[in-house]
Amino acid sequence: MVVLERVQIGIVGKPNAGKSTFFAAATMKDVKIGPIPFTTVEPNVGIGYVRRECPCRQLRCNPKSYVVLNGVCFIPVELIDVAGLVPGAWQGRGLGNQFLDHIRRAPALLHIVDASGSTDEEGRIVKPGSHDPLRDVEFLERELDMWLTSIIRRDWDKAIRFSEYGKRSLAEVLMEKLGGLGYGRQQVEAALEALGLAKKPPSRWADDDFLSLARELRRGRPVVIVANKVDLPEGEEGYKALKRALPDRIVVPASAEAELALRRAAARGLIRYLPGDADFEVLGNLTQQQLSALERIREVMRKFGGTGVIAAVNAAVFDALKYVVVYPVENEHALSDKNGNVLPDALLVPSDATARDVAYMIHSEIGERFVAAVDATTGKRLSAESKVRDGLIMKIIAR
Ligand SMILES: Nc1nc2c(ncn2[C@@H]2O[C@H](COP(=O)(O)OP(=O)(O)OP(=O)(O)O)[C@@H](O)[C@H]2O)c(=O)[nH]1
Ligand SMILES: [Mg+2]
Repeated sequence: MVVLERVQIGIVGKPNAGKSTFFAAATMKDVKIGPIPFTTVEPNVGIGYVRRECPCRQLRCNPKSYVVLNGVCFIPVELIDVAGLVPGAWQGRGLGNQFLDHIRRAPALLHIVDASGSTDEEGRIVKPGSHDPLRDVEFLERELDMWLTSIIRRDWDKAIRFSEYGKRSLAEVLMEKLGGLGYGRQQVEAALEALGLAKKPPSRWADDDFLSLARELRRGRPVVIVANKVDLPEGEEGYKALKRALPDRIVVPASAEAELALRRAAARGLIRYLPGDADFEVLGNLTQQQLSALERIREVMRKFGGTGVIAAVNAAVFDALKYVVVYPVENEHALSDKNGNVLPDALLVPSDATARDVAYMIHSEIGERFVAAVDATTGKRLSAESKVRDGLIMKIIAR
């Protein structure tokens, strides 16, 4: 079995938007959920899944590092639910913004927005529909910018000394500061160049320079907007308004509460429901009250094609990050590992990854000893620099 670093997805937003409900629904971990701001203080980390139709439909597979249910693949990702952010967090309001350091390594974020407008900008309960969710989208971007700015500015004097005395280039110093944030050298250099900061001595940088660099870098980390609480009438309205106002953004309608209820009911054998399904089937003998609660959920699912929780994680990985799924195997004929397990692993990799990149993801040693790869479906040989494709079943030949 391949032990991989899982793709991390950060769950962010103002207090009381439903971040922990979303996290609990996606991971089935019992975490604190409550109608008051700052219910979450310490981050929650757990395993959620993206959902894909997979080659296992035709094959009898033996997944080791992912899950197959009824011919549908669930590939794990790491979800991180953090405390709520409030306007001015960067100046220390609320719980501040330092806790965002827990999502440093997440290449994409899910912004949970209370689309029903029943909480104000600090997460306090207000009349449904009275708070404009669009404002939450704007404020979050500003807070993310200020957080990145603070990371760049930390120990700036030291950075100045390093780069002005010629020991290291400014890009190198910045890369180190942003280490673990997933920004490549090219990205940092391109951002400096685009902003005209490449040649400006670091000691002469003004506040605006830090902020523009942060903004430029923030744009490289996609944020999917999750319009939560669409089970409320105001939530549906809010979702439509967000979609209209933000035509270029990915906005996913969701009811985290509905997904949580369905998963709990399925775990108790009351219903048949696969996460991400558009509908469910009642199995057990339920009380009238349980049945009517489920019928209300069914109504919401009918409108939106499901609860939106798996859809949001899928959107982050496949639409925002544009990752693809690659299945490494050791035997390209049996499509198995050396113990005969068919399609034991499913890897989420960037679509511009090469065959050698995938080898490195599996193990640095396999990457170093990479000779070539074989596309098991076509039998074609893949060189180190060949780009992978979605659904590729690949054997790696290593020295
Ligand atoms: N109607 C409705 N309520 C929801 C939904 N998701 C969450 N809630 C409610 O919103 C409130 C806040 O939920 P949490 O998940 O604790 O919110 P949070 O964003 O983690 O809040 P903090 O930890 O305080 O930042 C709770 O009362 C939830 O029951 C939803 O999809 N629909
Ligand atoms: Mg919470």
